[in-house]
Amino acid sequence: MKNICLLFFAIVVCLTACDNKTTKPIMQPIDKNATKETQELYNKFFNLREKGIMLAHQDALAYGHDWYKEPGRSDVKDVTGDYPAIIGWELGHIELGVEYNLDSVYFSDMRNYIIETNRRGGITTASWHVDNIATGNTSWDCEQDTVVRSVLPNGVHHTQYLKWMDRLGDFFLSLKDDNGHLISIVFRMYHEHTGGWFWWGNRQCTPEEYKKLWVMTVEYFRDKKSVHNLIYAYSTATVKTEEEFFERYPGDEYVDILGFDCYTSNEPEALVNYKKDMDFNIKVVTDHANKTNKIAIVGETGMESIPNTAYFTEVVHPIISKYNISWILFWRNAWEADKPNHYYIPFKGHPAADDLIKFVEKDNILMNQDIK
Ligand code: BMA
Repeated sequence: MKNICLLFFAIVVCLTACDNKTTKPIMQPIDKNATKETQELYNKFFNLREKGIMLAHQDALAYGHDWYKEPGRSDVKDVTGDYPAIIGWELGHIELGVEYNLDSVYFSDMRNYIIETNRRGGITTASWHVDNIATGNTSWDCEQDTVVRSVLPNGVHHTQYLKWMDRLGDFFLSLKDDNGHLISIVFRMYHEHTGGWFWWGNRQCTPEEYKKLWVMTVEYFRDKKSVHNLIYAYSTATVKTEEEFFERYPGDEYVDILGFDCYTSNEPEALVNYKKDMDFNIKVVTDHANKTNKIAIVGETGMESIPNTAYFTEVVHPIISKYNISWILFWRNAWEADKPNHYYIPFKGHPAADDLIKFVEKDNILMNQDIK
């Protein structure tokens, strides 16, 4: 009898353990009041990560290398036949209450593109090159080391900055699907801050000031303005050490996604460094994401004009395939006549177009139709 009891006990323990293995944990974004759709999107990242790495392209629907605002068009789709799984947008200048962003994309169009993407089962992320509130110049105006301090509580520009965040928050709250539900997006704010080229950069504020800026912004949207359709992404510039990555990290309770930005030219030495940097930075973000149940991404990358016709398959693919990252975002294909070489995805007829096709045909690269 004792043996039978023991056997029964063993079976129950085994069944429970097996069940635990098959039941996927529910991942919680940092906003405990996140909308159902936002929680679902966050969990979708974990599920899709098992399948592969999503391709993302900045401004994909608004314009391309030699076109602007052609409904349904995207350079990625022209070349590969499908839309990117994720589309990035730029919110810079929304804070000013103007109609279009710093790259001349109308916010009303951006809203429609986001709705269209959501309808198609695609995902949206957004960055914010917010102007320098102290000088009225762009986010690249980084001469002063007082701007971050000035927007923090009790700072001289704090009240005005709240108005700027308010305008951005209103935009987030205006993103609704066909059922009137808020569309969730990944907000990649105050990026590349380990470099010194934005007013929130590492030569422009102390680590403590940066962290306060981050926390203030999350708490403003989440706790004061009740914006609950955001997933927060922290994306440094390329770092050389783990300490550098975490020196300004606001803490696990304020970040959902970890990433970094890293670019290259086609110079042999630059390529060697790029491979090394990508590998190291992906390791840093995936290690921490795995430890803390978060998502890791490549926030921005690319080779301007893509003079290397094996860039996607031979440079990028082998590195990203070693790690568990959720997506890789290639920067924009500028439409402006004065920026003919500023593009990061080959357009139709470009010498690297075939390489992009081969890249998206890899089993572990996910496009829009793979993530529906
Ligand atoms: C930069 C360049 C700029 C652009 C900015 C914001 O990297 O592409 O031309 O204005 O991003 O999108």
